[in-house]
Amino acid sequence: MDAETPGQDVDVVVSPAELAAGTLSADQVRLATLLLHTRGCVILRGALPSTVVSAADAAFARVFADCRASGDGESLEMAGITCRVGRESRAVFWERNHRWRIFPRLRAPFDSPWLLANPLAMGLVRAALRDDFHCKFVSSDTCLAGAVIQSPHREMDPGLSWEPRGYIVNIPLHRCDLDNGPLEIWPCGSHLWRDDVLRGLGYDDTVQDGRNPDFEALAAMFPSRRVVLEPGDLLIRDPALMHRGTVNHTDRPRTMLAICYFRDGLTHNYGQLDLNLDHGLRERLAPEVRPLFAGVPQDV
Ligand SMILES: O=C(O)CCC(=O)C(=O)O
Repeated sequence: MDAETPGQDVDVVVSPAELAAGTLSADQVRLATLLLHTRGCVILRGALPSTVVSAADAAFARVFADCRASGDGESLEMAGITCRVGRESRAVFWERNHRWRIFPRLRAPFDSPWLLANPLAMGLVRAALRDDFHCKFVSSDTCLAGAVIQSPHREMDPGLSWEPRGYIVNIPLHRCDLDNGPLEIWPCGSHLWRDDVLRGLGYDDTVQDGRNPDFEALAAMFPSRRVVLEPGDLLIRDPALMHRGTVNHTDRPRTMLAICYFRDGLTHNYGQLDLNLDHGLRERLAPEVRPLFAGVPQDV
């Protein structure tokens, strides 16, 4: 087991009254907004009902089993990656080094507004992106025993601007602790590091599943934190925040949903909504969620 980094420096604890109202108090919004801006992330503790999480966890176990059994199934290309399609679940997925990335179809229970557009998270994302955003994709990260520690990395064209280009909301489907491959984050301003400066100095910040000794050495100069997340917690992070997946020392696969919201008008070649939805599934989403999922082509 790895040592825990102390400190609750990115945490906001949601009260039962705030959860019931689906909104944070003004003081809590102020704190969470400040953390998102300065640290590039915020953890909302207790931001969704545990019943929603346990239903998603049980359903995900079935999707994962289907994907594991569909390794020789139908394939498609996405961002230069060969993906497969689960025979029963129709979930698009890919796997590297014991890490699975699965894009679940957004049927129940994955269509819950608590997951797809968590009201507490959306208030913060909406304010930070100034209303102008959409859901780019709904994915998941499953880390198995045997996965090696990733290289620290940043995602989705990081460092092009000090304005956030989007946010990722990670929702653990069960307890993610120091034993089962917690996410390690560098909430030290790494979301603001400029691409042109890093590249000019010879750094590549995009390597995930391979070794990247130069960037690893740079990361070691800064404090990091391995985040323990309970069911019901969620992490909002700027994709430019330096982070990495760590090692799962248990036999149970560890899964977090990774829901990506992107500023309108910006794009990136990784992930798109037709991996999760067709037009019919989109029409069945709750009306308050549907506008965020407008990017599904009519004919898919
Ligand atoms: O283990 C995780 O949940 C995250 C892994 C990760 O950062 C990635 O694959 O980009």
